[in-house]
Amino acid sequence: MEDPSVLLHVSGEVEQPLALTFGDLSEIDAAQQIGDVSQMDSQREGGAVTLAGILAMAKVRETASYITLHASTDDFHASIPLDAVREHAILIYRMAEAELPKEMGGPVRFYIRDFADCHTQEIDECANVKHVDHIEITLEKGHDNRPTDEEEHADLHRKQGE
Ligand SMILES: Nc1nc2c(c(=O)[nH]1)N[C@H]1C(S)=C(S)[C@@H](COP(=O)(O)O)O[C@H]1N2
Ligand SMILES: [Mo]
Repeated sequence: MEDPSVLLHVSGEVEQPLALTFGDLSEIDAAQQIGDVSQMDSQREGGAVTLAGILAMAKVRETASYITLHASTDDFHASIPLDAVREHAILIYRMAEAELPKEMGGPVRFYIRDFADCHTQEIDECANVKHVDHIEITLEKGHDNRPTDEEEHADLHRKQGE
């Protein structure tokens, strides 16, 4: 049986697939930790680790070109060009000493600050996937079910509000 304390899997075009618990995320090198996300974006709270730090641990292959963020809890997936986010994206995973609450997108939330408006470009606000449990690195674009028009987008937000 899979260890229930594992929050995040990293697989695909990597030399070292990962299965990370809250403890593992907390123990990542201090240079890759962002203690207070609100310092970089006043809309957001919590503590994070850089995507670059995770990719270095997983020894991502040079051939990798897409990153797919899977949230199995609510079946939401986004697949975006890796180069566009590898240096800027973070994974928010904590509130003080505890896991990031579900209401805030926890236990792990992918976050990019400089996103485009929803469904306008590959890197849009919708790509800020909440409840990410699997990061898959691939050669080509992977599964992506973000809304493609305003109506689908409105439906999704309505569902999330329920
Ligand atoms: N797992 C999951 N992540 C998701 C979504 C979702 O429905 N499920 N919606 C996306 C959309 S469309 C937007 S605009 C942002 C909204 O983030 P917020 O609720 O923190 O403002 O989350 C994105 N991440
Ligand atoms: Mo969105």
